[in-house]
Amino acid sequence: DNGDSGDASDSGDSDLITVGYAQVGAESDWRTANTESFKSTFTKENGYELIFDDAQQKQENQIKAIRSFIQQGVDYIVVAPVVETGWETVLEEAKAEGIPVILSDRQMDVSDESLYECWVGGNFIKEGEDGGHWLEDYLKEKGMDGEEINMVTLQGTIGASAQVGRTEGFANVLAENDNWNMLELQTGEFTQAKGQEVMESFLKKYDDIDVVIAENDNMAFGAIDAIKAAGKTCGPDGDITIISFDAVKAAFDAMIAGDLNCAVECNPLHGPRVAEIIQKLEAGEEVDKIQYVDEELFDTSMDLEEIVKTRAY
Ligand code: GYE
Repeated sequence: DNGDSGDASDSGDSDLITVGYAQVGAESDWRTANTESFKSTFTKENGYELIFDDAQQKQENQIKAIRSFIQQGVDYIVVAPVVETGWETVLEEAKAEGIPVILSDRQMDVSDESLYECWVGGNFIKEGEDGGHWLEDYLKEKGMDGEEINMVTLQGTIGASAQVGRTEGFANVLAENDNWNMLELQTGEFTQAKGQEVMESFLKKYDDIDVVIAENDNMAFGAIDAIKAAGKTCGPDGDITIISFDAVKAAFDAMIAGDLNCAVECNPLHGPRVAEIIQKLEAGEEVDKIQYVDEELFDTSMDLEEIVKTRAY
């Protein structure tokens, strides 16, 4: 059962559904939009009591948060797992208390899939492949297909499914292009500051970088700063082509400014999606185990100034 004892609610609104959200952190614009989506969806007016926890990108903090949700007797636990592995024990604890766990954003790699109800998020492997295919087309258009192309990757948090999937998806396309040379991959932890730091070290090490793959927009912003500081240029008219993931508003600004070439969309607005899942579970309905969100790709050949007006994050 869903334990509708309402223990977690101090307010006495025992008819509210209590939801504990174990959030990754506040590392990126994407994450901020995701947090906002949950906070604006899981309100009292909508019938929820939200207990929000920011794990500061640390799995141990998330495990603590989940244990505290269990102790408080929440009705549902939602997790955006920092990394894929190492969740069995705490999920078994939730199961023992009969609290359903819903995964959102990043995936978990657990041997027993009955430990969670379902997952909703972006298709990270597809995103990586989309970025790779965009580069194939772009190089063809520039008449550079067949040329030796040197690239580096700023990876996300190692072991996060967003990192694992984007790296794998791009590698699938890389394997089909013998002239693409991946010089090095290193993590920038999905933050602008670390992205800049790693890009600075890449630029010192290699003087012939043609392409940067940034596994999120914020690391791309850091890379742009590092490239400019090194006296180089980037974007469609620059020395270095940059591809990033998320497509937050600031990425549109960077493309419009001519610094960023392409942003593969990853939609962070999972609050309403998770609410819909909870409503189905409340009604005793079946939910799909794996739910991918539709996503697009944006580049500087598009009318970005018009498109950005329609964007919610
Ligand atoms: O791309 C990045 C954030 O898990 C999809 O996490 C998410 C990623 C997103 O830090 O900006």
